[in-house]
Amino acid sequence: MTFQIGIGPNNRKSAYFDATVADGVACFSVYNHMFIPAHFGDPEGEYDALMNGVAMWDVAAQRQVELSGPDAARLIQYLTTRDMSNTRIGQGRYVPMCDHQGRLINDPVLLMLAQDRYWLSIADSDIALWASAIAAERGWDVTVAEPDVSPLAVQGPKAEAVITALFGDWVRDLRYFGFKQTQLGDIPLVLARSGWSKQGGFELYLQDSSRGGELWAMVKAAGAPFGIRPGAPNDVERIESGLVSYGADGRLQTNPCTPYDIGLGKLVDLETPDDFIGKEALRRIADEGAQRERSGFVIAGAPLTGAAHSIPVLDDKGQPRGVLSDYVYSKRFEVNIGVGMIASDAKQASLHVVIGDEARKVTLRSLPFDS
Ligand code: THG
Repeated sequence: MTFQIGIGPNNRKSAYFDATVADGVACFSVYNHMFIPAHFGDPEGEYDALMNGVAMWDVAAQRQVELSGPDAARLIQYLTTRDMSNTRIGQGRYVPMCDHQGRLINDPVLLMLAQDRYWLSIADSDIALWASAIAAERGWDVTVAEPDVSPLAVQGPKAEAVITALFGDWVRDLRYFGFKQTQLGDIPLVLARSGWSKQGGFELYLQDSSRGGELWAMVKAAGAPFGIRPGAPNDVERIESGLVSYGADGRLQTNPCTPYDIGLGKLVDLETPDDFIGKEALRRIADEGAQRERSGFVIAGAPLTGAAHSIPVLDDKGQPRGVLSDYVYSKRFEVNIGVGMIASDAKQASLHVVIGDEARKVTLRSLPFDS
């Protein structure tokens, strides 16, 4: 392909934009109306850093939607399918959000900063609009805003060593998804043990975008002895690990799905007294029994390149029985792997996909691939 995507003013630049350009970013994508590095031109080196060393990623496009005020907790419960009653300050949670038909509209990480102050660290859809409209229509006393917060992920088996070098030994006590308000020098940030990989790591939620270059340089310097490399959320690792990507694996506009379809059914709490958006619809769907489920796929044939864009999975009569939402060639497993959804009654069928002009046999695998 010879065309490019323009770095125009209709999308935002991250606090780390100049730093990633200086460090050789080779490709951007767009997420939450912001440019996000997609890779730095060395897929194998970037994968290796994540699996065996440490990588740093500009994930400022994971925007924060802040809910604050007397009704913030009430709004959080109404927006998410999980029971929020045992949420604690300092402990993050993975909280799917649905529309009134029970269709997934986002899968944020929630950070409870105070009794009346929360961040939704969102995937790629406009949750600030949604949340502020719901709050206003309900007459609830809560302010919805997008604060100046820019997450930077440090991921991989050596991430803890880098973060300890920067912050001190206390970071070892952070639990998975646990976080703490802190500073690096005088740079304000929230430090969390989280990130979109299964290799372990941390996210630094920078609270002053004018200090992005400085923070990037500090992490890079602290990581140098450990071989840190710039990278980006890694498609190969995330498919091997089975992590959900809202947008790729499901999106309201292009590939609508319920939490049950995409493997998040256990995060729908129908037995709680509190109401939440989509609860009635999801109860109906649960009663009827979900029609589809998330699955891994192995795709036969030569190593695949390019992107999936929700390819139909066909049975031997050519009937669509599922969707292949993303795929990669995995060097680790020496086969093409993908994730997607399959009709619950098609799991014994003989399945294939057509990519380019080529029909390829598809077999189902449970997720994650390395289990
Ligand atoms: N970190 C932060 N914000 C984010 C993401 C992130 N916002 C966008 C996107 N990623 C949100 N989606 C996810 C999807 C999966 C996970 C986190 C955010 C994840 N899942 C684990 C799993 O599936 O194994 C654990 C889930 C759980 O505890 O139940 O980590 O990465 N700040």
